[in-house]
Amino acid sequence: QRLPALLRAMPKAELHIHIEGSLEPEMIFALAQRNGVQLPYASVEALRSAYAFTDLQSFLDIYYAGASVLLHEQDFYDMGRAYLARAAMDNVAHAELFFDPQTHTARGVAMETVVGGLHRACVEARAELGISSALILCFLRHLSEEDAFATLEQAQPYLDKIIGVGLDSSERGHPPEKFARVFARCRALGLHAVAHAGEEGPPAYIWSALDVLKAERIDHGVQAVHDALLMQRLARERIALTVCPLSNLKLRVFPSLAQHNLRQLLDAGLAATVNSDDPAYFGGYINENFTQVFAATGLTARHAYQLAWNSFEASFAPEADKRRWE
Ligand code: ES4
Ligand code: ZN
Repeated sequence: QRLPALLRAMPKAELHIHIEGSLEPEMIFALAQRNGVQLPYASVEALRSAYAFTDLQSFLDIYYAGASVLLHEQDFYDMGRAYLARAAMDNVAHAELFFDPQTHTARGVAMETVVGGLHRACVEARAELGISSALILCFLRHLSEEDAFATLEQAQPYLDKIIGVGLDSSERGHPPEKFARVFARCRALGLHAVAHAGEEGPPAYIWSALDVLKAERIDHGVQAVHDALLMQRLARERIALTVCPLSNLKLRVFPSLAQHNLRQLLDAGLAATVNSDDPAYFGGYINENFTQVFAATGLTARHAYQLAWNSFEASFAPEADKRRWE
C-alpha cells in the first residue's frame, strides 16, 4: 500500500498527453449539444462502448470523431482547463500538451481559436492551480508534408505560445523522413522537436526521428528493445522515451501490462517516463498509469523516483523550474 501512495503523491511532469485525448465522453456530448453538432452515437454509454480498440488506427478513427465537437475558443479552453485541473490532482507540477491543429483547421476552425483557447487555459491554470504547462503543436503524419508546412504557416503568429512541434497519428507507412524539411524549418525557428516513433512502427523510425528530424525526445519508443545498438544510443545520449502503459495495453502493443517493457527500458539505463497519452480513451490519467504498470511489473520505489526525476529532466520547462522540482 505504501508504493501506490508514493506514486500518487510524488511530483511529476507529464510529457505525453494529447489534449484532444482528454475529452471525456460526457464533455463530448455536452459540447455537441452546446454547438449543435450531430454525433453518430445516441448516448454517452453508446460512445463509451465504442472504445474497444484493436490497434492504433481503430482508436484514431474514434478520436478524430470525438474532436469534431470542438468549434469555439471556449471549447478549447474548457478542454484544456479540465485536463489541467485533473492533472493537478495527480500532483503533476508541469505538463506539455500536444494538440492536433489540422484536425480542427480541416473543419474550418481557425488556428487562433485553437491556440488561443488552449493558451488561456494554460495561463489561468498556472495562476489558479499552480501547475505549469506548455503547448506542442503536432503534425498529422498521415497527411502530406505540404499540409504540415501550411499548418506551420498558420501558426507563425502564435509561435510565442508554442514551445515545440511533434509528429503523431498513423505511424506505419509514414516514416519520419516524410517530414524532414518541415522539422528543419521548425528547428530554425527555435522550436523544440519531438516525434512519436516505435509505438507500432519499427526501430528504424526511431533512428530517423533522431537523425533526420533531430527529435529531442521519442514519444512511446517501446519498440527500441528490438535493436541493441539503438538501446545503447538512447541510454548514452539520455534521450527520453515518453512511455504510455495503458495506451500500449488498449492498443494491443503488449498483450498484457505484465508484459510491458518499461522495466527493461529503465534497467537498461534509458530515460523513460510514464504518461497518459489519451486518458479519456485509455482508462486512466497519469497516476493510474503509474499504479497499474507498477503493480503489473513489480517496479520499485527506486524506479518511481527515477521516473519522476526523468520527467522533469526531459521537460522543456525553464532550467530554473527544473532544478527546483528535482
Ligand atoms: C495518438 Cl496513441 C497515439 N498514437 C499516435 N498518434 C496519436 N494521436 C493521439 N493519440
Ligand atoms: Zn501519443
